[in-house]
Amino acid sequence: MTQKPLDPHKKLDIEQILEGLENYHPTRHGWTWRDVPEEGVDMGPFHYRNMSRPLKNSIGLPASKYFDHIDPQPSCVVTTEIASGRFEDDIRRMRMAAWHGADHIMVIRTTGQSHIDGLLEGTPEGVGGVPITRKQIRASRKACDMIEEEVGRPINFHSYVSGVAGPEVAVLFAEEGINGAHQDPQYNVLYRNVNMYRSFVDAAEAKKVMAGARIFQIDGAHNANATAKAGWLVMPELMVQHGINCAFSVAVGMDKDLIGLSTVPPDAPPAPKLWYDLPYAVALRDFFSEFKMRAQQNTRYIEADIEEAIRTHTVDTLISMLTRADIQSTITPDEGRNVPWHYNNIRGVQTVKQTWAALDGIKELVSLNYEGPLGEMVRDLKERAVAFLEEVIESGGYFAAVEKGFFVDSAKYPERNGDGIARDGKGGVGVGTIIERDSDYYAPVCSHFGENHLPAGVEHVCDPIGGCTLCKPEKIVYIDELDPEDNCNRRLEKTLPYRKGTSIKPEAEWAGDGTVLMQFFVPLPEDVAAVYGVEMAKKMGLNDPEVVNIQVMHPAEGCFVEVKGKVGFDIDLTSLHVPEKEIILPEQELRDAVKKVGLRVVAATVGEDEHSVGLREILDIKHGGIEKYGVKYTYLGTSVPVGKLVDAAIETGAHAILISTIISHNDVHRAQMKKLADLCQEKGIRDRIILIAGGTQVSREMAAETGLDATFGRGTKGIHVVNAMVKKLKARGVI
Ligand code: Z97
Repeated sequence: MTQKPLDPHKKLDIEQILEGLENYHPTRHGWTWRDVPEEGVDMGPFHYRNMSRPLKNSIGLPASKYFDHIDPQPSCVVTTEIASGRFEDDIRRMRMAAWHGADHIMVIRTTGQSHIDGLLEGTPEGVGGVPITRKQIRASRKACDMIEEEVGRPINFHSYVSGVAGPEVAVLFAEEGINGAHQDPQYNVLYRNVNMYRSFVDAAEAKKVMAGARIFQIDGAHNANATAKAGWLVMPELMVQHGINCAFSVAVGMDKDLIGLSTVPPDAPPAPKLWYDLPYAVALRDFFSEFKMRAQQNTRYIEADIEEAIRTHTVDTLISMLTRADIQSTITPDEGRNVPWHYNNIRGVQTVKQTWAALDGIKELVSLNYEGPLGEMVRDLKERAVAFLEEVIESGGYFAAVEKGFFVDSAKYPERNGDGIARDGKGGVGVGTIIERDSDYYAPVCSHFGENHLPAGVEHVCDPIGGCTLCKPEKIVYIDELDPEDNCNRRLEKTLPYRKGTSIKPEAEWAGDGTVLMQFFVPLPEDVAAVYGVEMAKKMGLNDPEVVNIQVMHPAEGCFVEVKGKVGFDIDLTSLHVPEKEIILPEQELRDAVKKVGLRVVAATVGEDEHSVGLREILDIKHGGIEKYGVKYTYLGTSVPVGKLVDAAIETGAHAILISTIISHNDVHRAQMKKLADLCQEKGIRDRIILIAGGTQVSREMAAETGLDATFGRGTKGIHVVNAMVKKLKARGVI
């Protein structure tokens, strides 16, 4: 089904996405890697060695404006986890993330799917969070189909296959064009207490379905890292966990290029990160060279400070680049304190983009030294991992080892602390539910694991039923909503004024939630600062204020505090007066124009005004004054009579007169500006000369009333003045 292309100047129309959803089927199935030209990518003034093709529409890093607005895209897939819980809000966030360079977008729910033993329909939120439902993923995939057209790169949409409903979820994902999923039977066993035999039977079925739909798989080893008391010690075990899931997936029939290892660095600064994370990264890539690496930041160590999370993420990305990452996942750096906020998703994506661009081609310049301690540490880790696996086998195999609590023990193997997670093979969720198949078992569906006896004369497994839902999507039964109250239509009604009306509120989690974050310093010790922060936010009119971050600057001198709260009022869009936007010509065009006419100006502070700093900043090269663009100036000083400036302009053949006027009592600034215009008129040079005034009390509107060409207030930079002069010269036909 072809969709109308998105207009980059218009918001996503959620109601329109929901329209006709019952008949929507995704345009593309399966995972897509980025397109990485072997010869590298040329962008703006640079050659990149390890980048993928740029996007059709995107937003570059803040500093990209200095480099022709280029937006180099890393060679790896970049993940962001968007989990507001409401798909109708998530899809707008997905669009923003895609514009910043994310092409792997995870999570559509906030509940533990593994606690649910079947599929739910509609879009309920319930009390336990948001589950996976067909409607949510279909709407999200439909939005992704439109967004990928807009940015010009496929988006991999990702969720989770876990719990005893795993196989059903896998079928749902295959039907609805989900491109990636977490799937690891060990996850269910260790963290969700699903019966171990049931979990592996389910995994075989789920993996087979995923393989058929070419859904990329991410394993669950990172959970051991985040759960173990000392994550940096469990590295040998992590490799064994990866190995079990990889081997099992291959045995089921998954292609190796669809099997990803979920690797997270085992620690974070102030730990001496490189001495643990680097050997681990190297050992893992040596062992699993045929599989894909998905590198992710370790959520365990994300505290309340965004900067701290981002700094660690930068080092993580460096390690990925020094070794290998096919997917670089990002976490919202505020995971420690919020439902992930979308603009922080984008900060995570920017961290990868920024690090990747800065360190592009690092392996051509820097190589790892295996001769020294690195080589030894890598070998040590591998030996411990092999010994761990041998002990698992000797003790009766995986299931016996789980019963003995081998896994997620916090000691460095072969030591054991006895604090591992032990599970009973005869217990857990779904125990006793495995039924042996009859010898003539036959299910008329594709991608089905195990013995499936085709009746005589049947060529394709699903022919007798005229095709299964994987072959014939039109057979999928679509149920819209089940609950008349707990559904997205009700939610959308509430947010309508904010999405399509003229009511405006800031938002961080959901449309119209009014959530804001305030940052400030208070000269108080930590415990008092926290109380003060809440009180201050209340006085400022914020509802539900909550301190989300305190950093002590000094125990007695004070703290940096962040408070989140909700704005209780709306502002009507029609009441906002937006000044006309000044269009600035490209810097090079300005330089060329200045050079062509040999642009010269005379400048001074006029009247009885001794303030010179503002004007000097506009003139001098240092902070981006007009000199930077090639303009020659004659500075006449302070308290200069207007007449003297006009004479100097005539004498030097200047194209423009720049005056600065700060003092404004009795409207003296206006008087000086008018006087300048009148004098130039009298001397007969008004149509040749450009007249510009600036000052703290001056506004852009004053040019017209005082007869000048341009007037500037606070925040003006040299480029604005050069821009005004060049535009005037163009209007006069001089250039
Ligand atoms: C990540 N930041 O991106 P439930 N299966 C496996 C898992 O690891 C998970 C689930 C299922 C992290 C977030 C955390 N992992 C994901 C192997 C969750 C989800 O339905 O929530 O019980 O399971 O990896």
